[in-house]
Amino acid sequence: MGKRFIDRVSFYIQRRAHNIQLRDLICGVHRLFLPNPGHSAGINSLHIAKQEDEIFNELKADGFSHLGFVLSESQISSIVSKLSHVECFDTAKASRPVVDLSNPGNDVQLAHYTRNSLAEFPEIIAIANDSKILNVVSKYLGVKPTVSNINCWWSFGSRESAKEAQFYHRDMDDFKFVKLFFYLTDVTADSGPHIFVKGSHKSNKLTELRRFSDEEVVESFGQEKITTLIEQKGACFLEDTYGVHKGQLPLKGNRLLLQVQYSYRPLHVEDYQPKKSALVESMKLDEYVNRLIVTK
Ligand SMILES: O=C(O)CCC(=O)C(=O)O
Repeated sequence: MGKRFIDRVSFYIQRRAHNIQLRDLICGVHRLFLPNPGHSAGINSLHIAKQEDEIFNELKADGFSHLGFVLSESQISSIVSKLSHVECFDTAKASRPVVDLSNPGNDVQLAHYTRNSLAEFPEIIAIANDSKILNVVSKYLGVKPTVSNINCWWSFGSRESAKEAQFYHRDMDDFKFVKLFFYLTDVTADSGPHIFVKGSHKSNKLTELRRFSDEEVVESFGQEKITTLIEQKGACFLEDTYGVHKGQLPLKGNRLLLQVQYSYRPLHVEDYQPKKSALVESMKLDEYVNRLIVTK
């Protein structure tokens, strides 16, 4: 039986395994077969004041840890200015047209940069491999993580209605995974804050694979569990997005967000074409962690 076949079967099983205790049990089985967490040292690309244990404990208890403002002005402006030379695409349309950011058109809700173009940014590879992050994520997953996606996208304001991830949902990408989010623009209450329901990552409420209404979420978890991330650019948070979350539809203004995903295995829905990169050697990257994104 091929590895891809096993990955595919496992992907569809996890999309149907909605009981948190069952998912945890299957995670335990994965830990027997996947590489041990290990320890990362020496890549300090993010300015994270919190200690690893504090971040881990928050992630475990709440499904969420706010890491503060971890990117300097110069890191942000270097990434944003390089992005201005890279094409981004309307992935909601089958033909995936290039989006003209100066005039995206009202029918464009989001515009995504490709993973392979983002993999060419040494800053982004360094961020994804920050040692503190890798150590916390390894402990949380209980295995050596796989960087299974790097994503960066614009969410445009003044659109008619919310679409896709702008409604509350759970991600079901693997049995266990986390996402690291960075705001690259200031995010106000009106410009599409990310919203997470604390504790929902370990709850058996609203576990179906569907979108949830705001009312259902408040009724199931209580308003006090809903955290709305209104923050300036440079803010960063680590989240178990099996927990209920959404990106609020921006009313006005556009939001630029960078995201790194860490999981057990490759995400079955993604087509990986890792880029040959001198960064693997020059930054002494862990080849297993990065294998889907960059290789020697
Ligand atoms: O745009 C957002 O803040 C939400 C993103 C999201 O739902 C996801 O990455 O799973």
